[in-house]
Amino acid sequence: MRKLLLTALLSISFSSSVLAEKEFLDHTNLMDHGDGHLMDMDGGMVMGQNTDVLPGGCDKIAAEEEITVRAGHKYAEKFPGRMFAFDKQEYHFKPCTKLTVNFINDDNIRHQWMMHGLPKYLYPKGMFHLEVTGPGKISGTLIFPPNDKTYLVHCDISQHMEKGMKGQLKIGRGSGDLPSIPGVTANVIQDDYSNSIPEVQLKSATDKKSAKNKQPQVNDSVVSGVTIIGLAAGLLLAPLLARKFKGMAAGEIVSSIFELLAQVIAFVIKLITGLIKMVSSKKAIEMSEK
Ligand SMILES: [Cu+2]
Repeated sequence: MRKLLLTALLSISFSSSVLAEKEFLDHTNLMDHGDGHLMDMDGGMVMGQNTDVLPGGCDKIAAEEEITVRAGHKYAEKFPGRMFAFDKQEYHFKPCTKLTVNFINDDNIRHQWMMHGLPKYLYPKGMFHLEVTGPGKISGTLIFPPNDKTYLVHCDISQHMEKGMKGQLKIGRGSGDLPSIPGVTANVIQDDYSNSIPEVQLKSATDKKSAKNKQPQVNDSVVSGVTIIGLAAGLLLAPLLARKFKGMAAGEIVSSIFELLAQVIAFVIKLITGLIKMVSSKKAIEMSEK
């Protein structure tokens, strides 16, 4: 009994440690690789860090600001069809602002907050970049140039931007709006959640279903109708024909049957040509009216 309890306890503690979420990591102990590139061995990275060099055209640091940006799946819940997002999609700062970004990743995966288009003489590859793998926090600082410009901020992990993790950062008056910023600007490719498509699909599906159900019924009714008419005709004609063929030789009967058939066929052809003429003349009138 004691053994059983022990194994149960052991298995519970093992499974809970396996299922437990990754611990939140504060990435503060980073190694400086030079050129504003800092890293640790736990998936934390800063690129384009600049705490003291003034960009050309800035006489002084105009303002010192600090923001917290959160990244995660849960922030995309308010954007239909999106999977990932930042908690905010738009940022405004004065030119020559020194900005410190505290980047928090709320997911158990890798996320980034990446800016492009900064002056390359100051920021390698024109980039400022924060990255955290798994839940955690990292901080980085940069100084903005003096021009009015709109910068794209995004997560560059494959498909994360396309799935919603992007925003725009405006310096001064900015330089316009970027497309497909969730909740800010219209999507380049608009998702269609209107009822029209599902309704059409539904309708065609039900049409196919009902057609499947109807076809045999229609065929059945046609067959039974033809059968009934044939039977009735046969019943009516049989005594007449019997009277007509009474006392005739076999050859005479056959020839008279052929004669009758020829008459019937001639009548049917006349009827059909008449009908065709009627229909085609009606069509011609309709066409000319149009
Ligand atoms: Cu991401």
